[in-house]
Amino acid sequence: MAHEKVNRTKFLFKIIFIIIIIITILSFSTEILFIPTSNNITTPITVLPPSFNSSEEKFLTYLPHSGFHNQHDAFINAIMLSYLTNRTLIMPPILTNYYPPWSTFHSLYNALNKSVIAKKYRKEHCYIKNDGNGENIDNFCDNNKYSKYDNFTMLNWDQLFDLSELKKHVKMVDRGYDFSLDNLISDFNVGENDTYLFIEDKRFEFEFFDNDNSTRQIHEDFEKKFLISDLIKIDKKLLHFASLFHINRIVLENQHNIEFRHLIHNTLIINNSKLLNIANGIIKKLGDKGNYIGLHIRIGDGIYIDEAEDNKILIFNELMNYLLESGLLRNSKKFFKYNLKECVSHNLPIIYLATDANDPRKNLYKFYKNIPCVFTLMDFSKDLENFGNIPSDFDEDTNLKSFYVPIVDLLVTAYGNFFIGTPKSTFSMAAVEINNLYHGKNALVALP
Ligand SMILES: Nc1nc2c(ncn2[C@@H]2O[C@H](COP(=O)(O)OP(=O)(O)O)[C@@H](O)[C@H]2O)c(=O)[nH]1
Ligand SMILES: [Mg+2]
Repeated sequence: MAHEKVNRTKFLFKIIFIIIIIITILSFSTEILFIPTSNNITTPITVLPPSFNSSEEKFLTYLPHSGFHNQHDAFINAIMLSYLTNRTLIMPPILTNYYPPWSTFHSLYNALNKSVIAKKYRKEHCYIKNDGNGENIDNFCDNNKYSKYDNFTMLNWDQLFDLSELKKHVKMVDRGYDFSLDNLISDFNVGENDTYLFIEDKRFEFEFFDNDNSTRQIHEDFEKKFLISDLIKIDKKLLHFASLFHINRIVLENQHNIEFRHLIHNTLIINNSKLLNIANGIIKKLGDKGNYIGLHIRIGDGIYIDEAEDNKILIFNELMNYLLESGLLRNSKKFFKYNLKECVSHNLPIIYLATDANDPRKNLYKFYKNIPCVFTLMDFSKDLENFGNIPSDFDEDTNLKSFYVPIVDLLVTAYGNFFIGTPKSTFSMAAVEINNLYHGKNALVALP
């Protein structure tokens, strides 16, 4: 028995010795691999460092959520904060067709990752229709629970917007179609424990102030002040926010910063040629920019359903006042039988009504009944056919058309001579900004 034990120990030593030899040879040969094998190279090779290896470069990112214009507002805040903290902005993609609502850091993080995983899983594995009564009840093939992810897709901001001017001031890079923190940390060479997660307990906990001695009241939606000067002191390589949405999120008093905010709003403009061509085609049919009055009536979901009746009255009254004041309603009774061409050729007041209403003629009957020459995107369905199929990069089987169509609606209504929107709607606010720019003003006439 003792003899056998000695033999076994000898055998073990032998094995260990062999392993050590192999490791030594291997490490030596890896070194060799890095020595140029040819002496013909006369010019020194400039070895470019990986793009994100600079020890000084610091990053800022956040988690997107909610409808497109909520994402747009958060994106603008992220650009502003990156500018103020001198960090590179890692831009999360635009989420379309499905997007999680706001929630706190970890739950939003999970919701975003789940969207990506569920979408991929369903595409690859769920061929058989499953209504939730079958065996697969708990996996992503349960249509009742997970079909909402099927059309979910993403695109990058520069597929829609011109970022060139802003990129002169803030370094911006795409995050890619992924929300995993591990991947982010490895893609951008962020060291261990070099990430600062900015976690808020409430929906709008912190409002950022650029003036340490500001006497301005905190906006009623927020709980506490957070000084930009304290944000600058955070020296972790990655500063990671969750939601950055809210138009009052950053209070600026420094003139230079205010100017940069104007620059963001004035230069972040849609430059997707397909979208612009289709919108311009419709605008031409309406008699060109400034030849009509643009409305945005948002009544389709969320808080807008409850406020629909009030908002309809509000917008209707404001429109009537405008028409009366500008003398455009004088002979209105005679106008009712005109189609668009006749409205244009007779120089009648034309109303372009952007809306998320299912059936505008029914839901917004009052407008059609009382005002001549009211048109919606539904009157231009032929123009929308020009979109054809726009496959998304993330999922070539998902058509981006349903995402682009509301933006056409927004652009058309925004180029009216006068624009009236729905209170609180970020879609309406975007239209107001475009309308201001069209009239040669700053996009943000009144700074939040
Ligand atoms: N076609 C069309 N869609 C709209 C209109 N208003 C809202 N929507 C849809 O509803 C979404 C509204 O969400 P969002 O952009 O976040 O703006 P908000 O919710 O009004 O602040 C848009 O992205 C559109 O998909 C509209 O006038 N026309
Ligand atoms: Mg919204």
